[in-house]
Amino acid sequence: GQVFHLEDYKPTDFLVPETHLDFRLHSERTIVKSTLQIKRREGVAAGIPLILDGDELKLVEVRIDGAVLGDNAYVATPDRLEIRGLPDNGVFTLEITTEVDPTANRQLTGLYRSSNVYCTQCEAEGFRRITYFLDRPDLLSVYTVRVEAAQSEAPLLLSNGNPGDKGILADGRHFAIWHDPHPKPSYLFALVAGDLGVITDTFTTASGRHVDLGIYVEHGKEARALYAMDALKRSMKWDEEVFGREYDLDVFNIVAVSDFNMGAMENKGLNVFNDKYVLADPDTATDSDYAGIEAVIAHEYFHNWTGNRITCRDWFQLCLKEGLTVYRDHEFSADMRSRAVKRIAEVKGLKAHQFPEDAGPLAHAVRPRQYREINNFYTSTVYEKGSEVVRMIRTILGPDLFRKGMDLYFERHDGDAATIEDFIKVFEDASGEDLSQFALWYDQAGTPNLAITYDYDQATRSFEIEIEQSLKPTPGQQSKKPMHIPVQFALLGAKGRELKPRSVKGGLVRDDVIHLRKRKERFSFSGISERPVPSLLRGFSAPVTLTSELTRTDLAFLARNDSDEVTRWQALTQLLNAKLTSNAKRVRGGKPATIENSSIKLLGEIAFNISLDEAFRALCLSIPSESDIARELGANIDPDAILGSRDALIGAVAEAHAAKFEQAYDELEQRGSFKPDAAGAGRRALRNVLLDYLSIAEGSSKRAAAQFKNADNMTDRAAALGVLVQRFGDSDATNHALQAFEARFGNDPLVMDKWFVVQAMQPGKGALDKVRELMTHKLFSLDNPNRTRALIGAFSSGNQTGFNRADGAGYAFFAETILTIDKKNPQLAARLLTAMRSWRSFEPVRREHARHSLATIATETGLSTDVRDIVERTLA
Ligand code: BAL
Ligand code: ZN
Repeated sequence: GQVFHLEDYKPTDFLVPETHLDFRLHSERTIVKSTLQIKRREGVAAGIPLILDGDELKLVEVRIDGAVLGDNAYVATPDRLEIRGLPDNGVFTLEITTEVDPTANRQLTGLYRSSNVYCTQCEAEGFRRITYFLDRPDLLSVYTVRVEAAQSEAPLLLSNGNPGDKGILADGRHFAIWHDPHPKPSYLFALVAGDLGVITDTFTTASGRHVDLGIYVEHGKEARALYAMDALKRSMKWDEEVFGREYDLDVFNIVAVSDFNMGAMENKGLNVFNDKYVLADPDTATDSDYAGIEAVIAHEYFHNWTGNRITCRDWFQLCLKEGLTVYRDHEFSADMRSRAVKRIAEVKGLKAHQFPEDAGPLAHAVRPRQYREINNFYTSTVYEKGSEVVRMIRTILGPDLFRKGMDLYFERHDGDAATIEDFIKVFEDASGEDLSQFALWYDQAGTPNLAITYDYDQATRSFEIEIEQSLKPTPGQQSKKPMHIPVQFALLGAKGRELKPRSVKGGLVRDDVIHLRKRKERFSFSGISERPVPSLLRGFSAPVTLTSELTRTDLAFLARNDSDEVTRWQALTQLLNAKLTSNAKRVRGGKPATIENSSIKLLGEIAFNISLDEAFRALCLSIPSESDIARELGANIDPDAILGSRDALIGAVAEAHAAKFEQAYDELEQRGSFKPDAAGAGRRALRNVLLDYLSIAEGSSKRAAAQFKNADNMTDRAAALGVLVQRFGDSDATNHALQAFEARFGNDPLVMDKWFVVQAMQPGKGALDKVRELMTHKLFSLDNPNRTRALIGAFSSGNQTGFNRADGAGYAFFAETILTIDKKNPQLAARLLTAMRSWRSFEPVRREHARHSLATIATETGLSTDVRDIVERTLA
């Protein structure tokens, strides 16, 4: 396939200041008439043809300035329209009519139908499946859209921007016109038409603009959109307060659909959402669903400035809008909830998803320089590491200069299709700092490691730290340069008191940040009155791994005393990981796991320390997951041995603290009605971790079964079901609960996704048969991304022992399923397939099975570009 390169960027030869689209919607034969005002760019020669992108298009007619073009004036294929013999002055009106079939479109990009609702998804290159166009993010145009449909089928007609005329036509049809005054790229175009329920509200911006807000959902589900509306209003207010950004249209609409490849899409004034990120009530949504809705609503809204008003010059710059917008939604959630707990959740997510990506065959830079299929670059590296890079700019410059830089970005680039260079420049101009070395974070793939050694001299009262950074080669990048890495730190004395140095020598240290810039650097702190324990990478100030000389005693000290909750949690995790990995090796060698009392005691202290918030205690008590342990091991992974190691530790903690856990479990019982706030969520999280420990200590499913039965909210119900399935497999109690869940929620596929997930995650060999059986369930369909991700995605990326079976049956099943999905929805298939990116880390038997299954996929004929790209890079 074709490879696209960053350095090949060239502006378009033609501009399209205005785009008029006319949709006559019919379920199988929709007619799209596009009328484009076109201008040849100054300096472009007159004979240059106009070449437009298409994808599986059926052309009906082309006209220039009203005259139908003869067959020899253009060349049209389903993926391209080339027009020659253009008017000499290079200014003309181009009318293109195409015919599309929204019902047959199961790729879910372009115009398609989801439960009879017409909707669109155009990012990254879906617009070209609607009409021939210069379908690239730097081509900005002002859109006017006329949507026409049968009134009975689609009483609701939406597009971007502000509403204009509407009216009734003959034959039971009607139309509506929408105009978006803000020039935008085609990937932000959207249209929705259908029969939906709505909740409305209003927001008045700081400068007094009145905005009508609407959230459209399936009829009967309106009440489940109230939380999303609340999150939207809070997002609008927060962006004014924290970034000085106001909304800029008279309406803001959100539509929830049930077939959607992504989480949501930030189309100008008309966000289209996966219903998973809109619908919530206590009975059907968990605390993490609520947090997810709050974050995604905010994220899409924040794109209005970072993405829409300022868009990307080309798709290599994807992180310009995504990394920055993730950073903004993280900050929003931190302000809405507990900052430390939110940050730890981010770090956990980064380590679980981005670090393995960076360590494997799919590693790529935050701003890649080449791609074959852009859909495969909506990754945690572009999004989450992209956000970390923005966070580091703030850490390096401090909050005031960061804000000054952001203000300059909005002022200087409003209306632009910008680049990462533009973004870095505003911070350089605002601060006077040279960020050229820092910019390597956008170019160099891989997770840097910091090897840290230190030394205290009692006589001179000086403390020295030496830090050496290293970065392993990644695909296509053999040698790497040293980067500018901000290491936030403190030196802790007895009881965690911070020791302030009198002076610092060596490299650059400003306030509490060490600025590491060389491959190896020494920093010397004077006036340190006692031997300190360094607390390093506070707040997780850079996306790196650390190898330090911290002893078990030092780590335990930090876990008990560090006032930075992130490093505190990190120290505890490091202690536990050391034990869990050494035990995994023992178990693999046929030896029993060993447990020291010190870790058990430490976990007990944290569990019962009521000065710590419940959510933090819950995070500490959640033993690193099987995949966390696998990642720490890095090679020769045997998931069964990992499970054995983990269960041994959990069992020992459960047994040691059973009586106190029981007391805490009772004390944490919910009083009053369910509220999806951070405090309530923290209490539920802690109580539900305790439920797992207690069920193990008691060797009985009774407690979980009772909690399942009595729960008045989905968080507690789903947690109890999880314990039943994980710990009591195919018991009567588990089957009974699964049946009860199905009886109650069996007509609500979105809720039933939890039921699919929990069963797909059941540890051990039996999960594969269970997954095969569930694929025949009446609610299951490989056509629907949420169902597919719930069952196939959870199994392949979440079930370590069930998927990575030593006999390779999990991989064989997966390969066959990926090939089936690829025929309908290549984007979904390719995304799921990334579950196998760490195949080389397994022990030799599993590794060979994995290679074989990947090869089965690679040798299939007719693979999509999406899957071919992933499978070939994975095997390379
Ligand atoms: N732009 C694709 C969905 C999102 O990141 O908001
Ligand atoms: Zn985004």
